[in-house]
Amino acid sequence: MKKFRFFSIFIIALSICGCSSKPQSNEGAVPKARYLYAKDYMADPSANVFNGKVYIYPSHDWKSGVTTNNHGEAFQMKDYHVFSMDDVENGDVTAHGKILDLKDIPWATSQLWAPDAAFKNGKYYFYFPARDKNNVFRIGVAIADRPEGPFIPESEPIKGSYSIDPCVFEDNGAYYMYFGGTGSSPAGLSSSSARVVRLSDDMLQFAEEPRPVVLLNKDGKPLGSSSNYQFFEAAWMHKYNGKYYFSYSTGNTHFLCYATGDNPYGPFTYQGIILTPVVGWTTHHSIVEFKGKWWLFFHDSRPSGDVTWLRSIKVIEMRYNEDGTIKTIKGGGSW
Ligand code: FUB
Repeated sequence: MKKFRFFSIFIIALSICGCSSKPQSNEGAVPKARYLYAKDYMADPSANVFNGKVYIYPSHDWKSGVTTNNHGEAFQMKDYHVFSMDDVENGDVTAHGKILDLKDIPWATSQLWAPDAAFKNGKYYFYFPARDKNNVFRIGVAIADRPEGPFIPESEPIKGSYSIDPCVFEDNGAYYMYFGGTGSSPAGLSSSSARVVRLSDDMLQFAEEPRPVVLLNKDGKPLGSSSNYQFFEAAWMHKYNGKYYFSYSTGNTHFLCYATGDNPYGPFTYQGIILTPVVGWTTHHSIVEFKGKWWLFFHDSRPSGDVTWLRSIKVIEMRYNEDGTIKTIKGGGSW
């Protein structure tokens, strides 16, 4: 209780001193970032438009007491919540509460990391990574009749799934999952690049073998693992003016970058930085169009005083240049 009171006061103080509403812009753009939920720590916001509203599915950070973080052990999330809004710029954020709990997922043992959701044929599908009984990250699915849940998990993870950070993207009636995280899976199962895979018609399995997401530089050569802009985790896909935009976190260099391609499988040509480093080690995002504007949902650790595993969700308008490139947003961190 005391923690929440301190947290709320801190958020109000940030707003008053302008830290949360300071224009973060370039090239004449004047968007303002906005924290979305002051009552608790949430991260990895995955935003989807369902029924004329934006639904945000984040991971739920908490002070688990684990502070060693060599392989992400400090991120011990154990449930998921959902939020919605019908006015992203100024509207209230509705907290719908818990939609899924670790103890109700038969195959999972720990670490409910960044999720995503999708809608098909009257059902909502919630995709999430978690460690299984062998301590390997797998990807699971839970199903609901409403975007607010409750979501009922399948008894097993998706067959052949591994790694973290699923993002599900619909294109011409087909659904694709992007996933992967360089630092997060045990040897033999780690994704050194992102993966893309088409989902089965029932949305519960992979319809094919996952393929690597190939990132190229402007000369058509592989971006290469030594690049400052190589994929690390936090894959997201969106489509703008017929082009496919694959965006991701670069990990150690703390950028959110993007690359574009002509179809959901790629290859994708590197274009630039969407968000410069934020406060806190991780950076993660989602991008949606809503009511004629494009929005970047992301997180930072400013409200927790730079505790990397206690993050807060934010949103800012994202703008394009005329040639389809994205105007870089300043994250405010000092990496
Ligand atoms: O929240 C846990 C992990 O941190 C996510 O899965 C990564 O993308 C990073 O944000």
